[in-house]
Amino acid sequence: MTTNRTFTMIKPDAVQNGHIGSILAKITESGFKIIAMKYTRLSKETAGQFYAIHKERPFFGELVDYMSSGPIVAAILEKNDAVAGFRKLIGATDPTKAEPGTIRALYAKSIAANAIHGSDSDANAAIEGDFFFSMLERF
Ligand code: IDP
Ligand code: MG
Repeated sequence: MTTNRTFTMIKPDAVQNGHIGSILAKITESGFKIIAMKYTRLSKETAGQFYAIHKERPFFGELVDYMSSGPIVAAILEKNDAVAGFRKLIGATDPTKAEPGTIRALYAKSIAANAIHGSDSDANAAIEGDFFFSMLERF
């Protein structure tokens, strides 16, 4: 089922470096509607749960440490073809390979500290949105 929704996090490096406003402006100017949003922080435990799919990868420990290193902004976004459209807006995982003008090309520091998360499928968008938001927090 296509829901036209995706899930994002503005990651600790982008929050720390003062990019929340610019990134949210880019997201809304690109036609995404904000369905839910919160400023929060992951613990090592909750970061590990969120990224459990990557637990066998060599960078898992680094990823958990980084994602729990400071506050994040989590949000559910809505637009036609949201998952694919948002992945295009954020650019490649490695910012040196991200298209010019994408959020990662503009704001990411490294392949680990890459400024922003975007769900990779409708199924994961639903799982990830549910991880952060209850029914009462969505509009
Ligand atoms: P994605 O965020 O573009 O979907 P994934 O492969 O799903 O990329 O990886 C999840 C996150 O793990 C990345 O966004 C990045 O923060 C981190 N990551 C990915 N590859 C590496 C790596 O080679 N070294 C360190 N961290 C990485
Ligand atoms: Mg991914």
